[in-house]
Amino acid sequence: MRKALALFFAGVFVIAILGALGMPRAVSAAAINLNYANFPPAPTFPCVQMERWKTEVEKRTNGKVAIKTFPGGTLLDAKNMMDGVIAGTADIGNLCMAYQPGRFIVTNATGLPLGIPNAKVGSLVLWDIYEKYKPEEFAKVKVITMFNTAPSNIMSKKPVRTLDDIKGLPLRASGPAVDILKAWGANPVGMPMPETPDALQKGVVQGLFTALEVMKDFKYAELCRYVTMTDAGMYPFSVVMNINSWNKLPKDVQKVMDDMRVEQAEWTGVYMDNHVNESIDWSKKNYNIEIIKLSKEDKAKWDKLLEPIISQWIGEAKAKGLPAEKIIEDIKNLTKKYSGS
Ligand code: 3IO
Repeated sequence: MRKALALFFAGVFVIAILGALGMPRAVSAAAINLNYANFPPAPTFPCVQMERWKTEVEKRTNGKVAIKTFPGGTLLDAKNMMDGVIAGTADIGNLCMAYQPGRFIVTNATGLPLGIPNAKVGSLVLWDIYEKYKPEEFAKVKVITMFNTAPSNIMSKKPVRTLDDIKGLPLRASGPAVDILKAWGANPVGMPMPETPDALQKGVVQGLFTALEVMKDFKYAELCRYVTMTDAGMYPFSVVMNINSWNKLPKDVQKVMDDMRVEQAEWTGVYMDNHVNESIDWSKKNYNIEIIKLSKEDKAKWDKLLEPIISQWIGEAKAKGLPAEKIIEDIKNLTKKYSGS
């Protein structure tokens, strides 16, 4: 009887141990598990591209790799993304490089007001600039992809029709876009996207300056009933992987990811461009927003005010020993190449 009881408990013990050992594998049947951190809410474009990449990688590796995604800054937030990935807090992270202009000087040049027409072209140009110059700030990570937003426009609570209207107006932006707003006489307030809904709600800012798909995805159309079309500058993004996480991956998995770098950049650009159009239609239909177009003369005047921003960037980049003029020339030539003109 005693022996039977002992056997019974031994059995329970063995089952418990086996269960505990089996636990981590029960979470995912895949051999390789990766965490992917992102800073904005799940429905927004950086997270849409993240889910697309996850799905494709899992499919193309035949389930060998499982990726767990963390939208909304739940694993790493906007400003900690790069350092968090380097430290290994997440295996993969998606960051907006415009939030750290001094850290990503070369790639942020694609965010300057250089007339890149859309996100698809902007993303392909950005990728080529990265590939050509391989900036040293990426030495400690593996770059998974890069992409750009659509050109930036003004969304505001009150109409901005003239330079007088924008004078002193507190508008939210970040990175190179802050300089653009300053050049037009606005009172730019720098902050990452996730802090913007609160700032708009509280009246800390009277509008914002970025790609227009946020009118729908953050419901900014509800508060900002006016859009002034400026099409100036963009926000460059990158997706990076911890270098140890990358080095541990089998060659065939690395190949799947390498083969997706440009494809993902283009996919995201195309998604963004289409989504901007959907967002404008949605905002017109639901909030009757007004789209303000500058006259040709005014547009030329507004654009002219932005020229010193390029020279300023060239001065700063040169001081860092970078071939600044060549980078700007490359961006212009690549823009022509990918615009098909
Ligand atoms: C952006 C960032 C997070 C979610 C949606 C977004 N649409 C455009 C951006 C660009 C950006 O980083 C910004 O802060 O305007």
